[in-house]
Amino acid sequence: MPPIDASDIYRVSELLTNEERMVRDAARTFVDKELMPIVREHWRAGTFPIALVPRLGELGYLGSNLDGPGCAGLGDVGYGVLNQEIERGDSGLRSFVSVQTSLVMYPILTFGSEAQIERWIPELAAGRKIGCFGLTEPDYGSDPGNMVTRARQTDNGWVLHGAKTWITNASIADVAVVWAKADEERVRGFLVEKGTPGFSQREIRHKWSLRASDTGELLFDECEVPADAILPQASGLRSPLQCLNQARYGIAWGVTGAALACYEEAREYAGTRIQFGRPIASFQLVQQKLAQMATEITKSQLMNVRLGRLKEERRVSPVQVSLAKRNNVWEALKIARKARDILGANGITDEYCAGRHMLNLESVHTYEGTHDIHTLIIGNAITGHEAFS
Ligand code: TGC
Ligand code: FAD
Repeated sequence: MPPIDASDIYRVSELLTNEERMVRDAARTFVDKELMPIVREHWRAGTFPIALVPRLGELGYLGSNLDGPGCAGLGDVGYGVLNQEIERGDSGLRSFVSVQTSLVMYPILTFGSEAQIERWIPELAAGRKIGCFGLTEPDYGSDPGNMVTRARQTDNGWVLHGAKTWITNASIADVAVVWAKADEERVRGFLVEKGTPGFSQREIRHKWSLRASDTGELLFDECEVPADAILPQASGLRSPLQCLNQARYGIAWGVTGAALACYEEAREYAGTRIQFGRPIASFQLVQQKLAQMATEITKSQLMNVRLGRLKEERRVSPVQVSLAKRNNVWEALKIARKARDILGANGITDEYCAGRHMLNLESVHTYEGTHDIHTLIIGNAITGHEAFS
């Protein structure tokens, strides 16, 4: 019998193409060499490793599965393994890649004009410009359809008024994709540039989750933007939700990387930590925890590849994405907590990665549709009864 790979028990790697395996290995090397040596310092300081952004661009990691100028042209599974390897390092850097790719470049490419595409996509792909996506508001998170940010049309363009909060990249963004209600209460999308009068960007400090990621607020005080700031093809809540499908897909893969990092750390630790004269890995209760982690990781790995192939064939539906986001984040969070437990007291220090991943995953559980919202999306799809309100 061939020996098993404890991190890939079902040989899911064999379901990847050579190119996808190369992407995975290159991203793993990048994370090990360029993110891991600095991630703890950024986590402690509560700062985003912004110096890595041009490097992400150089490596072709921004907008990599999109079809646009300067985009690498990876398939969706290639993009998935990339997210997995980046989040193996930290959910913060994966959040950056998700937002730039799925929530900024994707809407510009899907709903933007030729001029908007030409102006922004090459710069965003190269990591010379940073974007953010403003949908959530202080009083409307799970229920963005009731947003109160307004866009009023004038002779010269539009005037935006309102506030967005909990926005990844808010304080460092050169351009914000902003969703606001315009005529007849219809949701429209706008590109708002840093420095526009009436537009301010503020960081939210003192988070205990995603500390190595920039999160903040976007404030619009009678902010005038030109007529060509509107994304011409975006209309209705359907448009921002279409972007969320892309980002949720990347999250399903990413969190599997965070789970792998925690599991591998706990497995190695259990093999060397001696109690009662034996490695703790030799105790049945510890093995039960590790076996459960390995089982859930295997299920997530298989789900991701199947979901990715469906997406590549353009046969993926939002509910399939919700199912993977909901399951994989939930299981990754449980795995991080179990890993922290196996590490004993050492697990509460940042010398080990489990505690950092565990705290990061609390945000991932909430953003991009909370666990409960995805439960209701699946519930609606399988029963035909909508239970949101
Ligand atoms: P509802 O009436 O169901 O839908 C309105 C219109 O949208 C269509 N639709 C979708 N279209 C594409 N993809 C989807 N996933 C879609 N879901 C719905 C729907 O068919 C309808 O179209 P039309 O043409 O008939 O108008 O809308 P609702 O108001 O009842 O809300 C539904 C609900 C709760 C599922 C939705 O609003 C939701 O998903 N809420 C969660 C909000 C959320 O996920 N926010 C995320 C903000 S961004 C973020 O968190 C980034 S984190 C970034 C990082 O990685 O750092
Ligand atoms: P609420 O909607 O108030 O939910 C609170 C609780 O009530 C949750 O448990 C929820 O599941 C539950 N609940 C709500 N409605 C129902 C219901 N109908 N039935 C049952 N339970 C319900 N947003 C952006 O637009 N762009 C970003 O880049 C972005 N980045 C983020 C980064 C971080 C670190 C975080 C934490 C959030 C980010 N968000 C972003 C916001 C995120 O999408 C919202 O936090 C999320 O959608 C939930 O909204 P809320 O926090 O207002 O919670």
